[in-house]
Amino acid sequence: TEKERTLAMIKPDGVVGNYSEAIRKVVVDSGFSICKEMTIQLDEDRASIFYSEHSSKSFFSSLIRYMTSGPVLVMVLEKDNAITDWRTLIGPTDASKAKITHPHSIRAMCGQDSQRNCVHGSDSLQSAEREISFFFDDKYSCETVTIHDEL
Ligand code: YYY
Ligand code: MG
Repeated sequence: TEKERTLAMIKPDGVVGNYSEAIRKVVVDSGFSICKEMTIQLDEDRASIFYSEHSSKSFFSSLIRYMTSGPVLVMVLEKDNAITDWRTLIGPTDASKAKITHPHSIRAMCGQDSQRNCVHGSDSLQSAEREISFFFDDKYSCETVTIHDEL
Protein backbone atom coordinates (compact mmCIF):
# COMPACT_ATOMS: atom_id res chain seq x y z
CA THR A 1 0.00 0.00 0.00
CA GLU A 2 1.06 3.58 -0.67
CA LYS A 3 2.67 5.30 2.25
CA GLU A 4 1.47 8.75 3.21
CA ARG A 5 3.52 11.89 2.57
CA THR A 6 3.70 15.15 4.42
CA LEU A 7 5.56 18.41 4.05
CA ALA A 8 7.91 19.25 6.89
CA MET A 9 9.86 22.46 7.14
CA ILE A 10 12.65 23.61 9.40
CA LYS A 11 11.98 27.32 9.76
CA PRO A 12 14.66 30.06 9.83
CA ASP A 13 15.25 29.87 13.60
CA GLY A 14 15.82 26.12 13.31
CA VAL A 15 18.23 26.42 10.39
CA VAL A 16 20.14 29.39 11.86
CA GLY A 17 20.19 27.76 15.32
CA ASN A 18 21.81 24.69 13.75
CA TYR A 19 19.00 22.28 14.61
CA SER A 20 18.77 20.72 11.14
CA GLU A 21 20.87 17.67 11.95
CA ALA A 22 19.20 17.01 15.30
CA ILE A 23 15.78 17.27 13.66
CA ARG A 24 16.80 15.01 10.77
CA LYS A 25 17.89 12.42 13.34
CA VAL A 26 14.50 12.56 15.09
CA VAL A 27 12.81 12.21 11.69
CA VAL A 28 14.76 9.09 10.73
CA ASP A 29 14.67 7.55 14.23
CA SER A 30 10.89 7.97 14.18
CA GLY A 31 10.58 5.85 11.06
CA PHE A 32 10.11 8.50 8.38
CA SER A 33 12.03 8.39 5.17
CA ILE A 34 13.11 11.69 3.68
CA CYS A 35 11.98 11.58 0.05
CA LYS A 36 13.26 14.98 -0.92
CA GLU A 37 14.76 17.95 0.77
CA MET A 38 15.67 21.43 -0.35
CA THR A 39 17.07 24.49 1.34
CA ILE A 40 15.53 27.70 0.04
CA GLN A 41 15.18 31.35 0.90
CA LEU A 42 11.51 32.35 0.75
CA ASP A 43 10.70 35.80 -0.54
CA GLU A 44 7.74 37.82 0.71
CA ASP A 45 5.40 36.71 -2.11
CA ARG A 46 6.17 33.03 -1.73
CA ALA A 47 5.89 33.07 2.07
CA SER A 48 2.58 34.96 1.82
CA ILE A 49 1.14 32.39 -0.56
CA PHE A 50 2.34 29.50 1.60
CA TYR A 51 0.59 31.01 4.64
CA SER A 52 -2.34 32.60 2.76
CA GLU A 53 -4.90 30.97 5.08
CA HIS A 54 -3.56 33.28 7.81
CA SER A 55 -3.52 36.49 5.74
CA SER A 56 -6.20 38.18 7.84
CA LYS A 57 -4.56 37.38 11.18
CA SER A 58 -2.92 40.10 13.26
CA PHE A 59 0.36 38.17 13.29
CA PHE A 60 0.55 37.79 9.50
CA SER A 61 3.05 40.54 8.62
CA SER A 62 5.27 39.54 11.52
CA LEU A 63 5.02 35.88 10.43
CA ILE A 64 6.08 36.76 6.88
CA ARG A 65 9.02 38.83 8.16
CA TYR A 66 10.13 35.88 10.27
CA MET A 67 9.68 33.31 7.49
CA THR A 68 11.76 35.42 5.09
CA SER A 69 14.49 36.20 7.65
CA GLY A 70 16.70 33.31 6.54
CA PRO A 71 16.72 30.00 4.69
CA VAL A 72 14.28 27.20 5.41
CA LEU A 73 14.78 23.48 4.88
CA VAL A 74 11.75 21.76 3.35
CA MET A 75 11.40 17.98 3.36
CA VAL A 76 8.90 15.51 1.99
CA LEU A 77 8.53 12.84 4.66
CA GLU A 78 7.05 9.43 3.97
CA LYS A 79 5.66 6.74 6.26
CA ASP A 80 2.33 5.25 7.24
CA ASN A 81 0.23 7.96 8.91
CA ALA A 82 2.95 10.54 8.16
CA ILE A 83 0.72 13.62 8.43
CA THR A 84 -0.66 12.95 11.92
CA ASP A 85 2.53 11.38 13.22
CA TRP A 86 4.67 14.37 12.16
CA ARG A 87 2.20 16.81 13.74
CA THR A 88 2.38 14.78 16.97
CA LEU A 89 6.17 14.77 16.89
CA ILE A 90 6.48 18.54 16.41
CA GLY A 91 4.04 19.37 19.23
CA PRO A 92 1.74 22.34 19.76
CA THR A 93 2.05 25.63 17.86
CA ASP A 94 3.18 27.66 20.88
CA ALA A 95 6.68 26.37 21.60
CA SER A 96 6.81 28.07 25.00
CA LYS A 97 3.78 26.00 26.03
CA ALA A 98 5.18 22.91 24.32
CA LYS A 99 8.19 23.08 26.64
CA ILE A 100 5.79 22.47 29.54
CA THR A 101 3.10 20.22 28.08
CA HIS A 102 5.11 18.33 25.42
CA PRO A 103 8.74 18.49 26.61
CA HIS A 104 9.91 15.79 24.18
CA SER A 105 8.43 17.48 21.12
CA ILE A 106 10.56 19.10 18.44
CA ARG A 107 9.04 22.52 19.08
CA ALA A 108 9.95 22.19 22.77
CA MET A 109 13.50 21.32 21.74
CA CYS A 110 14.15 24.19 19.35
CA GLY A 111 11.23 26.65 19.29
CA GLN A 112 10.70 29.77 21.35
CA ASP A 113 7.10 30.97 21.17
CA SER A 114 3.92 30.86 19.08
CA GLN A 115 5.71 32.34 16.07
CA ARG A 116 9.31 31.19 16.29
CA ASN A 117 8.35 27.57 16.61
CA CYS A 118 11.14 26.04 14.56
CA VAL A 119 9.19 23.60 12.39
CA HIS A 120 6.13 23.21 10.20
CA GLY A 121 3.97 20.22 9.39
CA SER A 122 1.01 19.85 7.02
CA ASP A 123 -2.26 19.57 8.94
CA SER A 124 -4.33 17.43 6.53
CA LEU A 125 -4.09 15.33 3.38
CA GLN A 126 -5.27 18.31 1.35
CA SER A 127 -2.66 20.67 2.83
CA ALA A 128 0.06 18.04 2.43
CA GLU A 129 -0.68 17.76 -1.29
CA ARG A 130 -0.82 21.51 -1.73
CA GLU A 131 2.36 22.14 0.26
CA ILE A 132 4.39 19.36 -1.41
CA SER A 133 3.40 20.71 -4.85
CA PHE A 134 4.18 24.22 -3.65
CA PHE A 135 7.86 23.32 -3.30
CA PHE A 136 8.44 20.31 -5.56
CA ASP A 137 7.56 19.90 -9.23
CA ASP A 138 7.35 16.14 -9.18
CA LYS A 139 5.34 15.34 -6.10
CA TYR A 140 5.01 11.66 -6.99
CA SER A 141 8.58 10.42 -7.07
CA CYS A 142 10.42 9.66 -3.86
CA GLU A 143 14.00 9.19 -4.89
CA THR A 144 15.73 10.50 -1.76
CA VAL A 145 17.49 13.26 -3.59
CA THR A 146 18.93 16.28 -1.88
CA ILE A 147 18.43 19.54 -3.70
CA HIS A 148 20.11 22.72 -2.56
CA ASP A 149 19.03 25.40 -4.95
CA GLU A 150 17.37 28.78 -5.03
CA LEU A 151 19.76 30.03 -2.35
O1 YYY B 1 -0.11 24.64 12.06
P1 YYY B 1 0.75 25.36 13.08
O2 YYY B 1 2.05 25.83 12.52
O3 YYY B 1 0.93 24.57 14.34
O4 YYY B 1 -0.06 26.65 13.56
P2 YYY B 1 -1.10 27.60 12.80
O5 YYY B 1 -2.14 27.98 13.76
O6 YYY B 1 -1.56 26.98 11.51
O7 YYY B 1 -0.24 28.90 12.48
C1 YYY B 1 0.69 28.88 11.42
C2 YYY B 1 1.90 29.66 11.85
O8 YYY B 1 1.55 31.02 12.12
C3 YYY B 1 2.56 29.18 13.14
O9 YYY B 1 3.38 28.05 12.95
C4 YYY B 1 3.35 30.40 13.54
C5 YYY B 1 2.42 31.54 13.10
N1 YYY B 1 1.66 32.05 14.25
C6 YYY B 1 2.08 33.25 14.82
O10 YYY B 1 3.03 33.86 14.33
N2 YYY B 1 1.41 33.74 15.92
C7 YYY B 1 0.36 33.07 16.43
N3 YYY B 1 -0.25 33.59 17.50
C8 YYY B 1 -0.06 31.86 15.86
C9 YYY B 1 0.62 31.37 14.77
MG1 MG C 1 -1.33 25.20 10.51
